[in-house]
Amino acid sequence: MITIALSKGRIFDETLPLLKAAGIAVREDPETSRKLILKTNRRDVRVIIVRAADVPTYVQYGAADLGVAGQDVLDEHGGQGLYRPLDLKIARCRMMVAVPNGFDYQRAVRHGARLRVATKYVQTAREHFAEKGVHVDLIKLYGSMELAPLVGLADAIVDLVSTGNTLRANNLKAVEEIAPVSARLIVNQAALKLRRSAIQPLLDAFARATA
Ligand code: PRT
Ligand code: MG
Repeated sequence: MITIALSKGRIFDETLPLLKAAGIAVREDPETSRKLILKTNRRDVRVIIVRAADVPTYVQYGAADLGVAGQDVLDEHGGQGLYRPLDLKIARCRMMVAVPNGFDYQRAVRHGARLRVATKYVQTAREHFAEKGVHVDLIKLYGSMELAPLVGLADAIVDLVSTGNTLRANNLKAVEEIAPVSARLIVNQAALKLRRSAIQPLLDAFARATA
């Protein structure tokens, strides 16, 4: 059995066409079914539905052979035990620093101000500001980062931006790009070694579908 870990929402939706190109059709819709293990048209392939941030963990421990996870999630996880053969170029967005419209970020940085930064992406943010030599106090949040500067919890946030609508709706502006983000295929290293004949054809099909 080959187990593929996906998260509901954009990762699942944007991986479906790639699975299809590999000859795999998922039999149930995770948005309507409450099942966490989904059958496919292939008896030797199943899909499990986990939280986006948990995908690398399932693959790292071999509970799933393959998975699809955003670069943001992989950077926070660290990537131990994972082989990352392929950028799938799906679920694209940008990791950005954002501040309230009235806040002069460049000036604060020039003046060596100590900034309070709220984010779910603590590792990414720590590395980014250390590289820039900006002093920050990081505040770990689990979601809705956009709220933090509006209620005085933080001066700035580090978050993913795709259309920019969420920032605009909350009177925030992006002031710095940290990195472009897309989702990668990840593979359990041991599974690839021990069951290459079963797994490699899938990797090849994904590679053809994203080329
Ligand atoms: O939502 P949940 O708490 O279950 O988990 P999650 O947010 O980790 O998962 P999900 O499914 O929302 O995101 C999965 C992956 O999609 C992420 O790990 C990213 O790699 C990728 N991705 C692509 C995004 C976005 N685009 C995105 N726009 N993930 C989140 N967002 C959020 C962003 O955090 C912000 O709140 O959407 C909002 C901004 O969107 P715009 O369009 O208004 O700019
Ligand atoms: Mg989300």
